Amino acid sequence: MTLSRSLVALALSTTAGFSACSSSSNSTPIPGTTSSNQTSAGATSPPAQNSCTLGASALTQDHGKFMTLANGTPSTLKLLHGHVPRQVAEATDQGKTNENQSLSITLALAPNNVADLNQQLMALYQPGSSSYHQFLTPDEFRAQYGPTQTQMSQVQAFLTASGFQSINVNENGFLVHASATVAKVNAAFHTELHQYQDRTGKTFRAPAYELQIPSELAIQSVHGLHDLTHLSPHLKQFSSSAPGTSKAPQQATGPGGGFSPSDVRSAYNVPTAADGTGQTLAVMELDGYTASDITGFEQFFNLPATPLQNVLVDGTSGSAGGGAAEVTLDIELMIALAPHATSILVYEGPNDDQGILDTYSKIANDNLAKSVSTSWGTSENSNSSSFLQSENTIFMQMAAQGQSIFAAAGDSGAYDDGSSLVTDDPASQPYVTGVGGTTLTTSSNGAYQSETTWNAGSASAGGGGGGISQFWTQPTWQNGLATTANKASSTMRNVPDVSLNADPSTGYAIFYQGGWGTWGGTSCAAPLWAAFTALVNQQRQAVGLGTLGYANPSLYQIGKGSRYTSDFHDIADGSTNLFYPAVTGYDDATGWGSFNGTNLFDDLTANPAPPVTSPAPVSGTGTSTVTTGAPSCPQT
Ligand SMILES: [Ca+2]
Repeated sequence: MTLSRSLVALALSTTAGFSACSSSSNSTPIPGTTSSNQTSAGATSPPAQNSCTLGASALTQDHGKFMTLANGTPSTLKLLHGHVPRQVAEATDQGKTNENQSLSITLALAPNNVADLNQQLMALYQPGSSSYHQFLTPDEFRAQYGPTQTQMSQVQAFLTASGFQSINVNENGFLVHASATVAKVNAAFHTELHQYQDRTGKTFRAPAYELQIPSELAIQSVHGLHDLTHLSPHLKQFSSSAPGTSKAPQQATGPGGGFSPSDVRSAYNVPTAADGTGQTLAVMELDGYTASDITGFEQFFNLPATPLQNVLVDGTSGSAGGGAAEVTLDIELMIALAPHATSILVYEGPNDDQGILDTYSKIANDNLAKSVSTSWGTSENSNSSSFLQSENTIFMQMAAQGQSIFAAAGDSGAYDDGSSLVTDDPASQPYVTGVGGTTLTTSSNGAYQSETTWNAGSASAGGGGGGISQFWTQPTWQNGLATTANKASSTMRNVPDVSLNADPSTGYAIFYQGGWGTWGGTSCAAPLWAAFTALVNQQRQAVGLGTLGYANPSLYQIGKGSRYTSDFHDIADGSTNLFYPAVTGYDDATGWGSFNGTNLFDDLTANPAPPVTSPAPVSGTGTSTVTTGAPSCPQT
């Protein structure tokens, strides 16, 4: 879990949509303040992303310097919570980071008018609303919710006055990059970067204190002060000697017994006429791949050469590294269902917090792909809450623009960090569709036979990710699903939303490094769901409908309705993802289950939409509602 580069990112915000002054679950007290709402590291209460404006009296006890704006007017400061990683509390402080070290930084901006944005997102996905599916362009999103010129000028003036250099703004103004020495970073944000050593001996850099900035600035959060962010791909190759493996790969028709593209179509009843024609898809990747692997996959299965377009973010080389298997299988499984797609865009960025935000932001600002998949994630509790919040802004933009994004829910069952009940980010984000994992059994003719929760016996051996978010409050479309039987939460977001075959023992035939292997993991399930959505969009276009967009409102509407058991395979056999059981209806082991392709396809492409048989769901919580009920901050 180390960051490969030294980067810092800020997120700018306005106060719109935020309740005043609340704390983060992983916050660290600021010297001179006595906040009563601090919670212990790893606490399960939802953190908030707000700042607290402090009176001048607090500043005299601060370890930072009194801030003077460029015009010479002294400014009060406000706290920015969510920047001291949880890991700091469990590590040994080795002292201050070398103050002469240079850091490249990025500032990320939160949306203005957040309450309006939440309302608009609800209307966009509310059947019957006058703005139903009237999606925004990136320019419209920026105009309505992006930072104003005044906000930008204030932030740039602050950075310049603080000694930052190489200041530049990304295309929609939400991310600002800059660089400075550690000494200048410490002074600008009234913190101190320290070196720490964790229990395993690994060292990392992190701020010792939460940040403070002039209260006038619309800065939401700062990223890259720590170097802990490093996402893992959620894939597993079949091995007969792997723990929890009790059988050879299923004898599907692919090389080595893995599922071939036609096997997937047969088992999941995917409509044969839908092939992705006219659709642009995207995968979010933190590594490169070797093009000849993709070609080998296509040629073996007599598939067309689907056009691939690499989009290299932040100077990434695009060469295949240690995570190339992930990139390869993501692309191949998209091709498996959507071989006639116009293009698959392969966005490749650096594996650190700035690189991740920049890559997602690029996908949103390009707005070319309406079906997006990500197989990279890490447990919610290993991220700073400020990072989760900044990701959320981008996923809200995607939803507003009608982009669907599916994320692998993790391969460690209910224990995403290996030991505690925690979910995976970004699968647990409220504007992302989290995809869990199953074990699929087919009959001798390749038809669907049965499905159970993927559970190889331990978190390390593998299991479908799922559980209860510690960070995000429950989106309205999940209301009413918690029961004693499914152990789901009635107040927080439950994950996954859906699932698909992910067990390496019943895995997919993947061509990688010039050879065939059988691969599983929720990494396989997410791109297949995204590709299925591309097929849906192909048909929606044909009948004069817009893209499906953010999928959860539609999926939950069907899940709660009379067509559920025909559109989905409900996994309800009492199997678990090491903790949460698969029971009738929605559950935290498998979500609504896997798609019964043709049936779900027909309902997602019906014009007019099938009648709603239960109260229509609306879109999920955003930045404004996550702070509901948060305690207020002490004023001095
Ligand atoms: Ca179920």
